[in-house]
Amino acid sequence: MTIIEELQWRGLYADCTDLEALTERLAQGPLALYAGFDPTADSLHVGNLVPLLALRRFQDYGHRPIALAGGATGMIGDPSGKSSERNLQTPDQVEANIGAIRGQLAKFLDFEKETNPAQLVDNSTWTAPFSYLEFLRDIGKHFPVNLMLAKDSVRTRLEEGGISYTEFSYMLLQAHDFYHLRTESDCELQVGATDQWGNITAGTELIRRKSGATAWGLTFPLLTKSDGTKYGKSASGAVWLDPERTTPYRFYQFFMQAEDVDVVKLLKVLTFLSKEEIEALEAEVTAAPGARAAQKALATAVTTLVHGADACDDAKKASTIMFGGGLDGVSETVFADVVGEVPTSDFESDQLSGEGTNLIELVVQAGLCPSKGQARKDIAAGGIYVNNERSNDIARNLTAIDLLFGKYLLLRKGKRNYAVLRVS
Ligand code: 383
Repeated sequence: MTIIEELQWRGLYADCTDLEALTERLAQGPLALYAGFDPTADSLHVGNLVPLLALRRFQDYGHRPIALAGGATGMIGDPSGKSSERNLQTPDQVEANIGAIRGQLAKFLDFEKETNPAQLVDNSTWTAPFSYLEFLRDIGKHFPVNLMLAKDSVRTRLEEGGISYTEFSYMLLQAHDFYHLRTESDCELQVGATDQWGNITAGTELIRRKSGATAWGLTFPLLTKSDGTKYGKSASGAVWLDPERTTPYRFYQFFMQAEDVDVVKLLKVLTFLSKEEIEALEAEVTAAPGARAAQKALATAVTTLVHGADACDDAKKASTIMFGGGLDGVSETVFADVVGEVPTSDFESDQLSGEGTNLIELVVQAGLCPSKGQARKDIAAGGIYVNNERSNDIARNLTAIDLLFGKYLLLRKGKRNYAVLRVS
């Protein structure tokens, strides 16, 4: 397969400024390509993974990837795909965010590769020194306003409440980046998801007008679910790459929860599993949908890629606990993930000293049952579990020996209803 065929097979091809010419160019030998990421938060999210991994795919085919962190563009804010004007970030925010994002970008590319090492650049290096007058004369002059108004990002905003001159100018900055990288780093291709089409073509146009050189743009489809909604958002918001924002456990579970209709598509765009491996998993989805083998492969691959093998293992162990499995051999770190996921209340250690406290009382205290009467019934019926072991003795007292890691009690009602009591 060529890189283009691979992108097409993976469902990663949406559009190209000139597919035929680019295919020809790629056949002639390696080229440099880039994708940009704005520091709008202190972490990238799952949506950013698509172009980031695509850069890596190009690198694996021998091409030279450039990841651009938008130190300059982050000061402005891309109107693409945004229905309303955004507040400007402070320079301090941008600087803090860019530090965090640079580290994340670096994780997915190979900077040591001898023939085609990756490069990490920041567009403020060449944008900040530009004076306003110079920029208007050298760059702005090449932009007919009627063409700018026709771009989706601007057109939709003109229909819905307007756009400031600041955000309107964003495409010039991104276009200038492409021009700069084309002239200074021989970068011939810019990639991004379809929301970037207007900005990318502003760049190829500028390059053509200013230097007559060839340059291409290629876009990937935006990550969506089968129902058309944006993928990468869980009920509690975006799925972040930073483990402080989205724990590896949640990250893993997010992919475990993928629908059968989406899972193969996700395997193709978010993993480096081969065509054969993915086709085998696709067959399994059809043959045994309940087994969720494809979801498991997806969650394992993406979690390992982003958080490493150890964190992925821990997330799996925590998942086992959350789905009723035993606690043998579980580490305190893993258990801490569980604690973070379920309602946790503090209680006094002397409740467990000596004779301890009756299970009925603790079940109520943990909030699993509204009353002692209900708790008694649930325990007797075998619906209550202590540290994931069924406990149907209404006379049972819990004492210090029942504590996990000397400080937790894991109580459960029914299949999935958990609560943790933590010694304060
Ligand atoms: C800035 C300067 C450039 C080239 C690109 C940029 C950033 C670009 C942008 N991209 C998004 C972002 O940063 O805003 N204007 O969050 C997202 N990308 C990628 C992809 C995506 C886009 O980083 O569709 C999702 O991840 O293109 O929304 O010279």
